[in-house]
Amino acid sequence: MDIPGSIFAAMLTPFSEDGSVAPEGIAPLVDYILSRGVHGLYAGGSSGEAMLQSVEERSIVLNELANVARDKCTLIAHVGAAATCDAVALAKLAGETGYHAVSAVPPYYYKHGFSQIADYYRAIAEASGLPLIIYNIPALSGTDIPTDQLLELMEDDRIAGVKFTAPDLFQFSQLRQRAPGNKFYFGTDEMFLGAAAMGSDGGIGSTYNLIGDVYVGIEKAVNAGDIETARKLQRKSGDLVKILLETGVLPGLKHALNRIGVPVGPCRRPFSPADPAALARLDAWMDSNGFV
Ligand code: MN9
Repeated sequence: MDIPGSIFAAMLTPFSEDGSVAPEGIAPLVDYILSRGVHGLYAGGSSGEAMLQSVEERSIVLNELANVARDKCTLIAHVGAAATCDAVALAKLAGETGYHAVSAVPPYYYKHGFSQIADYYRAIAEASGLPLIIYNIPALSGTDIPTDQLLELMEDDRIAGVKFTAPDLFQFSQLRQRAPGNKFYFGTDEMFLGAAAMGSDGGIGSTYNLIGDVYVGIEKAVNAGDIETARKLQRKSGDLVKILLETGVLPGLKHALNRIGVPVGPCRRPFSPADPAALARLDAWMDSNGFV
């Protein structure tokens, strides 16, 4: 039940210009991400625009990624869905295709109580046979699972940890302290240093698609006690995120990757093309940060 590595890109999903999923774009994207030293891929989550895809499309993406990358790095499949049966179908697929772990946001749209959420997570763990990482991202999922409930969920041995995408470092450190046997990955890229300093098991984020080396470097610097280097790298991440918040994080990242010859296409509607003035600022940042 091991999940090797600690720094995982929340992988984007390549689309064609007509808006269809482009599985042929997965291999080049994986090669680029891994070339920057990242340890693995977290596929089919928010950064992968999974909530804009059918279960069939999500299955195509997970299958293709398994085929290209299973023997190269750690693979985590995000399988969360509004309906437990959809999450279970994807979890089963992940279990059968060589993923190391699954992850899921709480069931979304309807406001379910804790016992329903717990039932959903148990069903996913059961179906995949893999360690399950709860994806806590209250700003997007609409459900903020409180600390005590997260800890209760992790009493189940199959529930391995949490991908924590929120700014609350106090909650993050409480989880860390109170569940020493579980894994806690931080998902707010612009604050990764804070979490690493407080003792995270790693990070999983969208900007890791472009600058994964920055987060590998932050973790390394923190472990070596080199705070100056860690700060310098975190500032680089912060500068990029500042601009991405103006372009839209996913449209901006896709623009950047397309620009360096990693074809990922556009985001799916209702995402819209980014503001040209913001994209020009992103281009300028890239030019002054060693991207050709
Ligand atoms: O969990 C991502 N969160 C969201 C991952 O998509 C809301 C992060 O990687 C952010 O995109 C990143 C930029 O704000 O921190």
